[in-house]
Amino acid sequence: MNQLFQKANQNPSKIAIIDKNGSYTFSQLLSKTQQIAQHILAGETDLKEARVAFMVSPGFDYVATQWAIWQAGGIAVPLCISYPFPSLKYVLDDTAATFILAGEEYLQVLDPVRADESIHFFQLSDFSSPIESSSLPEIEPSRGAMILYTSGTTNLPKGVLTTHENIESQISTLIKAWEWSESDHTVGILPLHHVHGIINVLSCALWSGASLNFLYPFDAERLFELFEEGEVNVFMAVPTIYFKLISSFESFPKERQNQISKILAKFRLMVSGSAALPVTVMEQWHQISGHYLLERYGMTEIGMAISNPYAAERRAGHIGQALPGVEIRLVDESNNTVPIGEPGEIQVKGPGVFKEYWGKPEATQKTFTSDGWFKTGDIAQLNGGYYKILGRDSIDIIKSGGYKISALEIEEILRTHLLIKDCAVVGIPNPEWGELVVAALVTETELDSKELTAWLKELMPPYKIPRIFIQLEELPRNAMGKVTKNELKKHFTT
Ligand code: MCA
Ligand code: AMP
Repeated sequence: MNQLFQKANQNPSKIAIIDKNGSYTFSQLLSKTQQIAQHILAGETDLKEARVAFMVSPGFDYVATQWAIWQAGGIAVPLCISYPFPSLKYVLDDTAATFILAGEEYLQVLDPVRADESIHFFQLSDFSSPIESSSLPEIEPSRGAMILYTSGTTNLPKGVLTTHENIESQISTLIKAWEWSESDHTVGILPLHHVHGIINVLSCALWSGASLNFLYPFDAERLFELFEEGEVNVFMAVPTIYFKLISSFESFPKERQNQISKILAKFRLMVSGSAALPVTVMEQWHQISGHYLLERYGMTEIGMAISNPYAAERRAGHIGQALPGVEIRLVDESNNTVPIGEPGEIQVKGPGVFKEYWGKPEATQKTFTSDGWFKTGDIAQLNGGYYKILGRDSIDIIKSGGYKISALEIEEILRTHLLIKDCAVVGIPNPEWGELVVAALVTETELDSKELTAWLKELMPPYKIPRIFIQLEELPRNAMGKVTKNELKKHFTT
């Protein structure tokens, strides 16, 4: 990952990061990174791909911690800061993490693992004292660098292991395609346990020597106020955020709207991704900002693969063309390429494609074709030279607010409730969230949805919790006894 740190070395006195605690130069970032790396190495020469889980709020400390893990030779496992303990425990156990680094605000939720003697537990304040420095290891690019968790068609999330060279490739591809430079200034509003926030925003910005202003958690008013300061010129978000920004903008007096529109028109780049961008949102945002959002397509396992062009037509409802260095094909069920214009599964090859699902060789094998193509499960067609997403091959994958959510994972948890005999979870279309997670329950007795929600909050992060519950005598099933989820969806829309 040396290239990531190179720009930082070249621009020591430039502001790299602004967060709620202040502004930090690249030189401060590098020195904090070194300090943390030395502390976790504790005299050893290399962490040798030990899994280092860290739960740190988006900001200067997050970046220094992530860079330190990479420099010390560990595999970075960023923990979602809204996870309740059972979800954290799953990740810690699955990765067999031997180090945990925690911000002070997460000490309480992580308390149950502090007594675990197999884990080196650090809180960020442990890193404030200087420590004698020894040399840092040389890291082979093929070594593991990061594990991010993704929900899929299995009931448990899978850890996606990417190597240093995968990550370098994912970053450098985007820097070239979207013409990042050190004069850019962007905002970090996305969660930092997913590719969108980590690679597209944080890493691209710092690799190119740009400045990154963290504004977390997302708040439309604070974001507009930051825009009004006039420094930000690059902005990336999920469609739900653009939807929320449009609603907020519409509530402003005309004068402020005009002022904001003038500022937005000067931005260099505005990107949308992680979920389908509704054409209405694209058009409304164009009215407000004068920008046609650049929509792109990616996945935790591959980084970004397909993007609308930076300097040519951005086509509404389309995700664009293969990014440089990424090979794309659309195939039928037998992995044969489909004729141009026909729907097919997107398959991807390239140096950004992940190494493996952590500890799941069978799942890894199943997700690649025998000749090495990664099977995305997304169905698309090529339409006038632009790819267009048509859907997914699994109804059990839901995209809500840009998060990928597994219906099966939620069902599995719901079934542990003593009064739930059966259940099915689906995503229904929603203009704000893309899809809304909803659940049909067959219960012993009438259940109070508020109580159920409170119970679920202990077991899963807020974004996975169903927003509507209905209770049915029985679930609709086909002749084979399988729940007919398309049929079930109708119960929520009528
Ligand atoms: C939160 N709420 C929801 C949902 N999430 N309601 C329905 N559906 C949801 N999915 C509710 C909360 O319970 C709360 O309600 C209210 O909305 C505000 O909650 P809060 O958490 O504050 O929401 P928010 O901050 O407004 O969150 C919206 C968000 C967030 C900022 C859009 O969802 C987000 O950061 N999404 C981005 C996810 C992301 O980065 N995905 C990338 C992964 P109440 O007030 O009643 O309690 S995909 C990826 O990385 C690939 C590679 C790619 O292509 O990019
Ligand atoms: P994740 O596993 O969280 O990385 O989510 C990846 C999934 O998000 C992809 O497989 C797609 O289904 C979806 N996705 C990402 N970008 C787009 C987009 N621009 N349009 C439609 N779906 C998208």
